[in-house]
Amino acid sequence: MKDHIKQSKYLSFILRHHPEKIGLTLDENGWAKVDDLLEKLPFNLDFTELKTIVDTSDKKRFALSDDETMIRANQGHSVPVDLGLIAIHPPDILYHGTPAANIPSIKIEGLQRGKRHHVHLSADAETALKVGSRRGKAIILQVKAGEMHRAGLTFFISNNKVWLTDAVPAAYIVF
Ligand code: HQG
Repeated sequence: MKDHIKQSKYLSFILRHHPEKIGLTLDENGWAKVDDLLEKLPFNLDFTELKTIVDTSDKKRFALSDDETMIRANQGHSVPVDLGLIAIHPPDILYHGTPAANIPSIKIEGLQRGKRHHVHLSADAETALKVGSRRGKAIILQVKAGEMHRAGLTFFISNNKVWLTDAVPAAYIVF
């Protein structure tokens, strides 16, 4: 299982950020050919193992096409891909977990997407805590998503239920 987690992290790295590291090509919607991927990965992985990784990823990070010939990451990209996300009405409150050290700058700049396509928000505080805790002790921020939406700002939800928006101005954050 440990191996699968490491391999899953590597797949995220390739399919979201650096396909060129192994000479892989993503199409404009972020899909790579499964055969190509398996051939180019720097470790041995067969289709059954790949499918296990896709099926057991705790956050459903990857999707296979219906005919299982193509694979892509569901969200989190820094390479320019069009995931075909559809704008959707958010709940009143969404959550974002972040290390305490980021708070002073978030108070000034709001939440910025950095290298990713969007700021990532969670539907519940528990998930936000997990996200924020990846880098130490996390603070949970509440985002007034309903108010943002009424002000004309757009929200999306990825296949794996991560809420996405371009940026969150500080005025919509409860610290
Ligand atoms: C912070 C994982 C200072 C932000 C997770 C975060 C998620 C600021 C960091 C997904 C800031 C960016 C994304 C500002 C934002 N000043 N810091 N103005 N604005 N930040 O990794 O949301 O496991 O790009 O709070 O579960 O932590 O990879 O974003 O701490 O869904 O599938 O800048 O990655 O998914 O970090 O995580 P990230 P994130 P996976």
